[in-house]
This record gives sequence, C-alpha cells and structure tokens, in this order.
Amino acid sequence: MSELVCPYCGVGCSIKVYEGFKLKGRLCKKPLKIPEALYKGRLETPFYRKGNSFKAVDWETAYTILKEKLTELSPEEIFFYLSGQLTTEAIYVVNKFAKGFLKTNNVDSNSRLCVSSSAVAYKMVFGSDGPPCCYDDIESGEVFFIIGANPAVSFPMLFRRILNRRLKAKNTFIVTVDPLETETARKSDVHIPIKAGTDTVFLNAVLYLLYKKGRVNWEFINKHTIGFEKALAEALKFPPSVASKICGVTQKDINLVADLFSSKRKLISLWCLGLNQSFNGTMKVISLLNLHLATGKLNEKGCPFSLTGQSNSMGGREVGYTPFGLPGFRNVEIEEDRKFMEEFWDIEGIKPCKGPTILSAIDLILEGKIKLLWVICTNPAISLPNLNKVRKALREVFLVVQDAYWNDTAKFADLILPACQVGEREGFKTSMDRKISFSHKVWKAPPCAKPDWLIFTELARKMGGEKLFPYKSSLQIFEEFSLTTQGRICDISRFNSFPLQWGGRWLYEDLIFKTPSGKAEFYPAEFYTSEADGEFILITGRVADQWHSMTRTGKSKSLLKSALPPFVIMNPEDALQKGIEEWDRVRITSKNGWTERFVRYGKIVKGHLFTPFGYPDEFGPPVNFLTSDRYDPFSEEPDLKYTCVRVEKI
Ligand SMILES: Nc1nc2c(c(=O)[nH]1)N[C@H]1C(S)=C(S)[C@@H](COP(=O)(O)OP(=O)(O)OC[C@H]3O[C@@H](n4cnc5c(=O)[nH]c(N)nc54)[C@H](O)[C@@H]3O)O[C@H]1N2
Ligand SMILES: Nc1nc2c(c(=O)[nH]1)N[C@H]1C(S)=C(S)[C@@H](COP(=O)(O)OP(=O)(O)OC[C@H]3O[C@@H](n4cnc5c(=O)[nH]c(N)nc54)[C@H](O)[C@@H]3O)O[C@H]1N2
Ligand SMILES: [Mo]
Repeated sequence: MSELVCPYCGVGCSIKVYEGFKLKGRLCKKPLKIPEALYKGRLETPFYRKGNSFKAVDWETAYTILKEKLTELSPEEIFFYLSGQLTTEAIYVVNKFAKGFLKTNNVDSNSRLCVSSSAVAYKMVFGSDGPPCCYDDIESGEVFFIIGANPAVSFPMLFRRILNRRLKAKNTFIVTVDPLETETARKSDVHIPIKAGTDTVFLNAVLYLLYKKGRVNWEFINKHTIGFEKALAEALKFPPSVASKICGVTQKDINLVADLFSSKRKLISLWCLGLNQSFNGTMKVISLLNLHLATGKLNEKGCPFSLTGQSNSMGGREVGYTPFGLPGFRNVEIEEDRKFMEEFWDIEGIKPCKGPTILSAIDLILEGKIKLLWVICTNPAISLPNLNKVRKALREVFLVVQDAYWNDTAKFADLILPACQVGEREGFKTSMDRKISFSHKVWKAPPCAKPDWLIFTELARKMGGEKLFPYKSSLQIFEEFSLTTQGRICDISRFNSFPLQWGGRWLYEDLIFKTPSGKAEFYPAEFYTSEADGEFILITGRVADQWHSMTRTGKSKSLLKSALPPFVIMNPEDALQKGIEEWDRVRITSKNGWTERFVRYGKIVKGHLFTPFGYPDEFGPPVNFLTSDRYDPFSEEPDLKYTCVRVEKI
C-alpha cells in the first residue's frame, strides 16, 4: 500500500493505493476515478511549434531552445505563472530559478484568482497568512457560519465532518449565506439568500447590532486588539434597516447572525470564493474577521477558517509563489528577508521590488514588455478572466506550457513540456489546515514526462546553475526548503516525520499576533459596489464531480454526467418573465463576450444566474470570455463572481 495526497481540493485527503490501481480511503468521488484518466490525452513528449502545427522534439532540443530564449531576453521580459496544485518542491525550485537565479520577481500563481483576498486580510488583521485553527475544531464547533462557499460540493469530506458533528451534538447549528440555494444551503439549518457582492454590508450590520445591543467583548477588544473604533464607525453606517435593503435579506437574518456571534457557543466561520473572488473581496473577509475580534471568538471560543481551494495552495504561500514572496513567508521588499535568502542561497542581487501579478503580466505582454510566459500546471486559456484579451496575449508571447495533459492553453504554446502528475512523482503538499503530507510515487509516467522540479533543475544546470541546483531528488529540495523556515511562523526545520502541522493546533494560541503591535488589528470594512449595467448578475462557480478545466475529471464518463449539458441556473420567476422554460438554450452576453447554456431552474436570488466555469473549448466559448478583469484593490484578485449580463432565448 502507498499513499497519495489527493490532487484536487485543499482538504488534503489521503488516497490509499493497493495493487496498482485500486484506490481506497475516506474520499469523495473525484479521486476514485483518477485511474480512468491516467493515460488519456497525456502529453508524452516535448513539442515545438512549426507554423500551425507541433513537432515532437527531444528534451535536449527543448532545453536548448529555452536556454537561448532565457539568455537572450532580459529578466523583466520573462514571467512564470504557477499553480497551487504543484508540489512544494516544484514551487520552491521555480521560485529559486526566477528570483534567485535569473533575478526576476515576475512570478505569480493561480492562487491570485483564488485565496489572495483571504491571505491579504489575514496578514492585515493577524500579521501573518495562515488559518488560525484546524479541522479538530470542527468536533467542538457548535455554530458553523458558512458564507460565500459551497463546501458540500467543493470540500465534500470537510463538509461531511461538519454534518457528522451535527449528528453527534444536537445543539449544532449551520447557517449558510449564499445567493444560490446550494447543496450546502439545503443541508443547513438556515439559508440566508443574499444579493451577490454585498457581504461587507451584511457583516457590518451584524457588528452594528452587536455594539448597539452591548454584546461586544470589551475585555478581549481592549486586551488583544487595536483599531476597534474605526471599524465600528464604518459599521455604524449600516443599521440593519439600511443593510437589509442593500443585501436583499430580512432584518431577522441579520439579528440571527448577531445572536449567534454573541452567544457562548463555539462559532466557526467558513468561507471561500463568494467572499474572496470579488471587487470588494478583502473587505468582505475583513468584515468577517472584525466580528471574530469583536466577540473574542478565537481558539477555544471559535475561529475564522478560510477554505483553501487547491491541494497545495497553502504550501505555495509558505514558499512564496507570489510576485513578492520568498520562502518562509518572506518578502522581497524587506531587506532583512532578501539578505537572509541571499546568504542562504549564496547569491547576490534579489530584486527589491515586487513583480506584477498575472493580470498585469497579461497587459505587459500586450504592451510588448513581457516576451516569454512560462505556464506550469494551470490552464489560463480557460481560467483567467476576460479571455479575449488573455488569448490575444497568449498568441503574442513566446508561450511555454508545462502540463500533464493536452489542454486548451497548450493550443497557444510555442513550446510544450510534458510533466508527471500525482502518483508519478513524489512530493509534499500542505492542506488548508497547515498539515504537510507526503505523496508517494506509485505509477509509471508516460515515457518522456518529467517531474516539474526536475525540468527546472536540469535546465538550470545547463545554464550554469550546477551549484544552486544540485538536486538528485525532490527530498533534497524539501530539506533545503525546510531550513528556510527556521524561526518563522511555518517552522518545520526541526521535524522529520510527516504528516506535520506547522503552527500547532491554533496559530495564535497565546493571543499574541504577528502584527507590529502584537495585537490583532481591526480595519474599517469599506463597501464599494460592483458595476451595475446589466439585466442579470452572473455568478460562476463549481460542480461536485468536476475539477476546474476538466483535464482529468472530464475523462471519466460517470463524473462528466452531472455537469452536462453545460447549464445555467435561473430563478423560475425571472425565466417565466422572459418566456424561458427549463432546458431552453439561452445566449448570455456581457460587454466582453458571450456563451450559450441550457437553463435549469433553481432557487437563486432574482436577477442572479449561476454557471460552472470550467467547461473547455469543446463545449463552446468558456464563460471567462464574459467575465471582467476588474480586481480587488488590495489583493488584486479578480471579480469572477459578478458579471453584468443579458440573457436571450435562442
Ligand atoms: N468539485 C470541485 N471541488 C472544488 C473545485 C472544483 O473545481 N470542483 N475547486 C477547488 C478550488 S480551487 C476552490 S478555490 C474551491 C472553491 O470553493 P467554493 O468557494 O465553495 O466554490 P464556488 O462554487 O466557486 O463558490 C461558492 C459559492 O459562492 C457563492 N457566491 C457567489 N457570489 C457571492 C457573494 O457575493 N456572496 C456570497 N455570500 N456568496 C456568493 C456562489 O453562489 C457559490 O455557491 O473549491 C475547491 N473544490
Ligand atoms: N469564472 C471563473 N473563473 C475561475 C474561477 C471561478 O470561480 N470562476 N476560479 C478560479 C480559481 S479559484 C482557480 S484555483 C482557477 C483554477 O484554474 P486552473 O488552474 O487553470 O485549472 P485546472 O484545470 O486545475 O488546471 C490545472 C492544470 O494542471 C495540469 N496538471 C495536473 N497535475 C499536474 C502536474 O503535476 N504538473 C503539471 N505541470 N501540470 C499538472 C492539469 O492537466 C491542468 O491543465 O480558476 C480560476 N478561474
Ligand atoms: Mo481556487
């Protein structure tokens, strides 16, 4: 028996592999079907573009092309776009290759589209990224406040744990705040159907009520926090009578949440993209963290728990796969951090300014300033917003695609590099509750595919980096990374047995925070509205059996069934008004583009639509042709949950 870390969501379930391809464990459906997709549609050799077709080349040729390109371009003309699905070792090596070897901070990851608002809000409020609690807290949780997340679909094993808790402890209460009556909402005790984009107002109104009713925890506020007055002043702008109108909820709903926050019960709030992926995303998260601080709901009393989407998005953040990050939650803009890494790597000249995000990099490509884009383990031709613009950039730039499968981004590539995937290489990943686990190698990779870390190691050596990249195994890389964490919040330097949770059960058990003052910091959670010039607000999200752009899950017929035909959920009253019946085909149009979908009726707030985002090109124009690249000013995370659209029956 060998164990794999499930390659899908951030829960970090362990897959037990017996006799080749028999998979077992406490798992949802997706991972059980991995064997069906292992050898279908794989990239089996490097390819180089010749006009409109690809020519198979060997690795020597691929490395020579890359070496020439990377030498001829200036470091600022090169950009690396990584993924929260890579192993920690792969991320570490690419980050070192870019920031330490080529000397460019032009590195970003798909976590930009995912958790960056939460990471920024955590840093502002607690002084460091990383969720303060862990799964064990679920077993003592009494109130689960789920807002902007659909864990029944997106994090099934975690949600099952919450439902089990409710079975065992009768006073457990689950509330879900979501414009759509999702599977999570249906299984909750209360569903609050909120208008998209307005969570900051809702949560500010809760703070308003807590204060007015004298239910804030002054002892906690005075002892352990700063900035309450300013946060309160902002919240006082939103009495429930005002907020209920903006959010489309009842005052009773706001009261209920205030009561839950001020009761003695342990309250765990869980959120994901409904808060993060918004023009107002960081403020949405801040307004929620403010409630935890105002009521002292931390550690044994409760906790804010951001749900992390991808299997190693947490690991990527530890290693610093952002335009400012360095290993061990370090920052290129801090001299001490740069100095440490320069000494550690025995190099000079890490650039002191952060690089652009992937969204800015797309603009820089179109301006001719970035000339080579290297995409590793993500599928931007589907998943980035405003695809007309993105695909124009993908055509213009010299595009390197390093992936396990033929995907829609590979169609734009100039050079394609075949990578090993889960089970074909070993490596570490960190779950959303900071637990690091090891994933074994159990299966044969296609003949020419290589582990991601090895591709960069071999190329670096050809470019004179033998001393910096001496790695013979991924374990050696992990050991090097672990030394960079010494004395940091994610310290794993003294440990050698896994799984291992860094930071312990509670990150701030002693209520001393990583902020300059040592106290947690309130911020005024300002609300600003999204654009409003359409008939409907289009929300994009997920379905239970598919994973993003479907390169693996799309190859299993049974997993594909529930996602087909490509659908959009509509409120029946809205539909009837437009003469649209269930299963009619409609065209959805925004100012950026259009797509077509079959209508399914659902309980969704009037004026809203919901569609899954991951359908590849073979199902028609991906929905990200419609979404805009407008982003949150703090986290630079795009507003993928709010697109103004028109709908016409075809
Ligand atoms: N099956 C499956 N599981 C996955 C994934 C997958 O592709 N497939 N992807 C993984 C990844 S990377 C991620 S990041 C997570 C995402 O996990 P989730 O965030 O749970 O997934 P989404 O469906 O994108 O969005 C969640 C909910 O937010 C609601 N929402 C939209 N706008 C608002 C708003 O303004 N306010 C509120 N309160 N709610 C709003 C939507 O209606 C939707 O039900 O899932 C992970 N798990
Ligand atoms: N409209 C809309 N857009 C969204 C979202 C949304 O909710 N709405 N969500 C956003 C979010 S949260 C996320 S996380 C992104 C996800 O978007 P992507 O990251 O683009 O989606 P995936 O399909 O997970 O892409 C992963 C790629 O890695 C490949 N791969 C798998 N394993 C390996 C490996 O070991 N090595 C290499 N090199 N490749 C491998 C897969 O074949 C696949 O092509 O989408 C974002 N885009
Ligand atoms: Mo994500």
